[in-house]
Amino acid sequence: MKLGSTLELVMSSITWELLMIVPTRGGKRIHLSLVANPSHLEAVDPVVVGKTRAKQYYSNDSDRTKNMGILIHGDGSFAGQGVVYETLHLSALPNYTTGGTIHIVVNNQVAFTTDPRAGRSSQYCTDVAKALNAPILHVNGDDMEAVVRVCELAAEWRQTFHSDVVVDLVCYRRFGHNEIDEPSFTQPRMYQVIRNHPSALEIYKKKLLESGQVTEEDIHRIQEKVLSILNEEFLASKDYVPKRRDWLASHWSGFKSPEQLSRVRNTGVKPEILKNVGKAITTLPDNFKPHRAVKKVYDQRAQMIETGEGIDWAVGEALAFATLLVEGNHVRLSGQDVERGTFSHRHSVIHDQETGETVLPPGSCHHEPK
Ligand SMILES: Cc1ncc(C[n+]2csc(CCOP(=O)(O)OP(=O)(O)O)c2C)c(N)n1
Repeated sequence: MKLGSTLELVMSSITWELLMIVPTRGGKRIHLSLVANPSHLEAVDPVVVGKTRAKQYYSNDSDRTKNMGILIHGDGSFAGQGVVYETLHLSALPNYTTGGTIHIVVNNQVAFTTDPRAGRSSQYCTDVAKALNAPILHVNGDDMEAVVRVCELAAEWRQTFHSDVVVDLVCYRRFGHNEIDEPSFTQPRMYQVIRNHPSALEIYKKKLLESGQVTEEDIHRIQEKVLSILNEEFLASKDYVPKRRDWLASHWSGFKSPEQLSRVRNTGVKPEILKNVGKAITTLPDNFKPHRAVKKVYDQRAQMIETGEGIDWAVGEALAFATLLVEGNHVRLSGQDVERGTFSHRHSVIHDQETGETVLPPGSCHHEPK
């Protein structure tokens, strides 16, 4: 795999925000951060994608190969929650792309108690991703090696083509949706089959033993090792006191450079700075031909800055953003209509009425095309 040694993975998780350094088999180290997910299904998706984009920005990962998002979905929610479709549609937009997200759908073939036929109109739970022409890799969760192969393929796809890829891990859930659930209330026949079905571990053990590559002793040793790690962690959990670092504190460390942090101080700037900055944000380039109404808005703004009187919301906002920029901060305003403003009040990006060229005063600001 062509994954960089400092690959940063941002993943959705059902429980908490956690940061860890994970060694890979190839001797590299991956910085893995899990983003807390509320019980509101899939709500974390755009958070993971946004965090990935921010990490890419702050780590100068311009080709988006060092930071990547992985989203883990349920089959019912992947097909049923609108935010999934919205997140997929952000994936290739220039101002939102993260160079591809790997989506892993843990497809246990039931959504809590709802059968697929009652939960979606498409054949596969992953069909929503067809709108992107993303590759969708369906794999049998009982076939360990196929799962590994497919996940490697997904990672290579993402690193090569920088676009989303979906793994549909077709499996089942041995027990209920939660501790108090009894799945045979609603899926009696499915659970009869599941009760008689060997576990993925049993299936793989059998396959390895038959191939002659490992012995019973080897398997026993590996199993004991894994069990002892789990037991140790379980015992340690009894008197575990959560650290602030495990939640919000940690993921901000290193997020901003010491130089940026040293500039954090009480807000508010001197009137001279507001005047200077105000001049820059109300001056249009020579020979630029704005719409007549916009020209008027800009003339009025220039007057507000000059006299210090009648400053409106839009100018106040522009001054706030501009002074943040002057202090070396990154300001990102995102969403449809943000350039002009929903009520035509902002006009931060102006279109030349003859050439169609756009400018974001002051012209030096970075403005990504639509
Ligand atoms: C936004 C939202 N809508 C509805 C629910 C209620 N709900 C909880 S679990 C669930 C089914 C999830 O099914 P699936 O994604 O297949 O995950 P599974 O539980 O099978 O792993 C639903 C609809 C919710 N938690 N959040």
